[in-house]
Amino acid sequence: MSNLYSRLAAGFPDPATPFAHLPDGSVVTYGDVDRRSAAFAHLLRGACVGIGDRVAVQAEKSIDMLMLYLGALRAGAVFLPLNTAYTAGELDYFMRDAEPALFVCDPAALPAVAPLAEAAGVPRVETLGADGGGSLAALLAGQPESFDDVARDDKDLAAILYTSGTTGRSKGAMLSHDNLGSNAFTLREAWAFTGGDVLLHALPIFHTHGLFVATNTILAAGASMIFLPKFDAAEALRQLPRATVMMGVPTFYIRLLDEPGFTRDHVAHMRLFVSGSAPLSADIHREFRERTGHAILERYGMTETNMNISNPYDGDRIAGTVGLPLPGVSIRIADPETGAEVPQGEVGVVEIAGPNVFQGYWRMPDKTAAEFRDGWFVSGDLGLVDARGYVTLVGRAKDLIISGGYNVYPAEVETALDELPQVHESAVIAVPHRDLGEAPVAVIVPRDKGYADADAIRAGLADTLARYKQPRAILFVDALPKNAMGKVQKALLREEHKDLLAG
Ligand code: MLC
Repeated sequence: MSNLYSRLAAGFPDPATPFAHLPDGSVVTYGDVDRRSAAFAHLLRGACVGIGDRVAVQAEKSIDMLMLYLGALRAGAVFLPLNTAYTAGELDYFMRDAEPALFVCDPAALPAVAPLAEAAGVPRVETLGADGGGSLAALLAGQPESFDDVARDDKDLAAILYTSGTTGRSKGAMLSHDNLGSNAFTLREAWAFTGGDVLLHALPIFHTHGLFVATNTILAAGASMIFLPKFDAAEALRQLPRATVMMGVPTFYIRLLDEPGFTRDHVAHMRLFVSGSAPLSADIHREFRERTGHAILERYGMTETNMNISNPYDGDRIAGTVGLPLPGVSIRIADPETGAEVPQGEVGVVEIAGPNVFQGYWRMPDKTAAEFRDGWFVSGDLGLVDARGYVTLVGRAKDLIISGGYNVYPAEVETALDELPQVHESAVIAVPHRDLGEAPVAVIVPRDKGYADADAIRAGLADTLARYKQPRAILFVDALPKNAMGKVQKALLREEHKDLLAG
């Protein structure tokens, strides 16, 4: 239908309306958003970024990174944000796979990134600093402050977000202008956002949650946000009195509850707390309600689908459930093997269809085909629907760990471990962790019996795996428990080590 930016901008409020309150006390208005994103769109065009070209960005969270995102939308380019934790080894893969026309990194990372980009054939590298510095700032000077947005169709790509995979190779989820646009307007309605809202934004902006759920919804509502560089519980506590809504991963809520100064009075004025990206335990939901009087609204989404299911804004927010399908989103619960829909109340794999569902994995038609069944996207999460239509997620059909809202695929960590000369074989398991929900732990059979140097193993992973994917604990064993087929029995390992990270 149209470019996502044009769609959002059609409803922008008066240009003097605040969009973002920055940590230094300055305010970015909607007028600033329009002018700055226009300048970025011109800059991209001048930097030979064509329609459909990828603009990859690994930079610290900043308001200009958001303006670059909007500028890329306006110029018809495809925005490709990367986790700041990714190592050189990971970046090398993304550069070769995505073939960006432009790579934007933090000024401090340039000496490491430039040679990687050159080797991968990336034609241009620029820098963007969290403080507004970097080469892009200089290039912005003098750029025109209005831009005719490039017309885009619903299915044209707006962004690619990489997700790790069960086979170890990350896959680029292709999201179209309408995937993002439809979801933003759906969430605005479902969560009753208005121009008067102020969102506490403490999430990273290289993922669906902070970039699309938070930012696009605010833009769709003409609302504003308090834009914080990262989540810090004490700072969040200071800022909450100015906010009406907060979005976070469960770790944010766990850490707020750990703050003695966090009381009912503090948040009595708040309209809404939203949680997602990882399961919110029913205990935390209850504890939060007791402490604050607020029932956290838990919702369920994925990089590939944006938001699918949400507890109601008006109505019962039931602890331990993710709620009801969002308007326009269809959910069915299917037998993981046959794909047949299971009777209501029975557990099956959650399958999703709707305008929110992505366009497939970048240059991986086989992997894309494998994750769809009769037009439904097979989420890999196991769930059931109760008599009232509420969905409860009960487990995962795929081997995945969610640590503090980041997905960690054991297969990827095991591959990295098995490549180390000291390792004969390995199994990576999820172990409960109070702060992060769960965290990866490695169980290793060393090549040499009796070898037990965990630090050397850690050092061996330093350049290949982002820190959050690295095991929180490394255990050495003589053999891994296996079934008759030779498959590692991870359930046994999980049970044996379930208290390892307690406390
Ligand atoms: C940081 N570290 C983590 C981690 N985050 N380790 C495991 N899991 C994580 N999530 C490590 C760092 O590498 C560092 O290690 C140490 O912890 C401290 O780093 P930090 O930067 O100070 O961490 P902190 O600020 O405490 O960050 C934790 C966090 C953050 C939970 C606040 O991870 C976060 O903001 N998570 C949100 C993730 C998110 O937005 N997910 C959305 C995905 S979209 P060391 O050893 O060097 O000290 C999606 C779809 C959907 O899933 O439905 O939303």
